[in-house]
Amino acid sequence: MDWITTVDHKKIAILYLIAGGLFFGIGGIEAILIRIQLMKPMNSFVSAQVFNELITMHGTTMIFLGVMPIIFAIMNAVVPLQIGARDVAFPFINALGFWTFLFGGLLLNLSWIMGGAPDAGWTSYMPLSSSEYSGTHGVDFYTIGLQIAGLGTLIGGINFLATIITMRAPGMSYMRMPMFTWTTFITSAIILFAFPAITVGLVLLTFDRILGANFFDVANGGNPVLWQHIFWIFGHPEVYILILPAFGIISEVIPTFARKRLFGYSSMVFATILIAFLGFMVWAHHMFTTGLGNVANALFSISTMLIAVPTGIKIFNWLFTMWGGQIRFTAANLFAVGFVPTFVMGGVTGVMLASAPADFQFHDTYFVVAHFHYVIVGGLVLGLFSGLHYWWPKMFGRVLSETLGKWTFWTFMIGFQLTFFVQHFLGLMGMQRRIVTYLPNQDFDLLNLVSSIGAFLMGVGVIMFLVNIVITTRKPVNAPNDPWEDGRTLEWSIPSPPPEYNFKQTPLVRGIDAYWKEKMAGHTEMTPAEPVGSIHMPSATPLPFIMSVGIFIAGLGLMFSKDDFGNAFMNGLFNNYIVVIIGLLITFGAMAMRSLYDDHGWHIEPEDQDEKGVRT
Ligand code: HEM
Ligand SMILES: [Cu+2]
Repeated sequence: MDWITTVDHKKIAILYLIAGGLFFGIGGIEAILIRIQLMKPMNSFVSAQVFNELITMHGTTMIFLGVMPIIFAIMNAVVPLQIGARDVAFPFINALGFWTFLFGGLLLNLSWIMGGAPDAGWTSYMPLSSSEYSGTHGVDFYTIGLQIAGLGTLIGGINFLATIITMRAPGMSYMRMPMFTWTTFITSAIILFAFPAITVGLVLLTFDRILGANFFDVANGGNPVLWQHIFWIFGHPEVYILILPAFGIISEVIPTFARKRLFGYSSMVFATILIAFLGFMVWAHHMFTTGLGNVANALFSISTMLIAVPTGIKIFNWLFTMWGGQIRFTAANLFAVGFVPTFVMGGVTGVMLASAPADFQFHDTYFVVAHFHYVIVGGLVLGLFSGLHYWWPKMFGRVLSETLGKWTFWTFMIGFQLTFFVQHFLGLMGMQRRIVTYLPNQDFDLLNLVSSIGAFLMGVGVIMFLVNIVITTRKPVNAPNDPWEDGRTLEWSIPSPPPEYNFKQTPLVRGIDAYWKEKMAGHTEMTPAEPVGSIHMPSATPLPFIMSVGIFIAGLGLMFSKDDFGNAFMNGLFNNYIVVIIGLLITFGAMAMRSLYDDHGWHIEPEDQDEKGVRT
């Protein structure tokens, strides 16, 4: 019950981690099934229909329900601590964001047992995703599930923007913010501008499919390429929503374990802003082959290549941070250092793809699959592993086993390279993406086998990480405030895990790497910026959960509103939108409760605050 009603950012972080981890596992199993099917030529492990559902759900689940929530988990766990705040700006909204994401994700995955999963690819291109070519409810689960989950993401992004703008401790100017806070800030801004595009797109697609509209139907004057524009106006910024937080994590981990401040902090900040800005200018590089024309292709080609400049700045900054440092290869740092060359590989193939004439050859082949897995898995997922190993003690008060962590790194890394390196060549040799099987003796056989073996190895790596978590969770909570001993930012100045109110006294920030600065001045803790006093806390509430349940019910109701259940009662309920109305009534009822009932929260008095902030 505690977990359903919590509004504490540290607990919401753990909820995001559990839910994201669960979906990541489901997406991973789907990946393994795909690789089993492709392990040998003319395989019939799954049917073509199931294969389409697997690739669609793998991509959709991994991106929207796997890695994004894990990013949100780390942001929730870390950002308020890094800026010296007691919680996020809107704790209630924070909980609401989590629950809408979770119920959206559950809805999407229910498709497996409710008549078939979506099968039009994670990009859901029209007309593949039209009722004509995708007759089950699969794509409806996609549009409505993502709509609900996306609402959660948008809410979360707005909350982080407000938090970082308004809740920084005294002295923490923008240019003193830790790099991970910066990337969270910029990522949230991208979310704010990119998610409305997909929201609109999903609404139009829902209208086309459920209510018989014709936005994307050529026969009735619609335009399927319009969907591609809308999708990628969201979709390309989305890849920066994914990678910028990883950049932030790497920018925290590398300096800590090199015992040096981050090289080129201000250039890092400006590179992040520039990437975010340019990220909105390049979407049509996914559409070179749709016939946009030479001028458009050339412009999008150039704008895409421009992104390599700020990205390169970041790479060099990380290298220069390590240069001459006293580097310690902890598990977290192995993942961070491994990130750099792997991500560069993905960037290089990105620039190759950005060349429009070359892309006519690469497009829709395994070359593209290799490219985006190098950036997403070799980049983002390594970054997430790094961040989880790094901040685990802060989140749970226990340090993960270093030995197992290193084993996880090597197994996962070798598995990853085996899986995806060969896919570059498969693509260049002409193996199409999203193909259910292939003929023997086209030189595809061996490389596909290697790729599948690599995928198994990655699976083993993930299982090692889970084993590490289980073993660590059974140990006592004894991590010190600063378990790496070289922590630089504010989160390392308070206990692991922090007390409910984080900071007994708001700290005074005197520079970049605020905690490190105090350490260098010979202090063991931060100078407080306020006297000890009563701390105001928000109340726990079940309302966010109830609101999300309502939206979930309404979503299901809408999806089946045109169905014949062969049962007068059920038909009456669904066909007359009664289920939709019930769901919305629950949500609006909860919203009304929230508005009408004033809740002023509660206070923790100084005598209840433990000395040195031991947990209450
Ligand atoms: C230097 C940076 C990058 C460049 C120049 C670049 C360029 C491209 C291009 C041109 C394509 C389209 C290929 C095609 O469909 O024919 C593409 C696809 C893709 N890229 Fe990148 N990219 C870069 C970085 C990233 C990053 C950082 C991510 C994610 C974290 C990413 C994720 C993806 C994804 C998911 C696709 C495939 C989309 C689909 O399903 O069709 N890229 N990239
Ligand atoms: Cu793109």
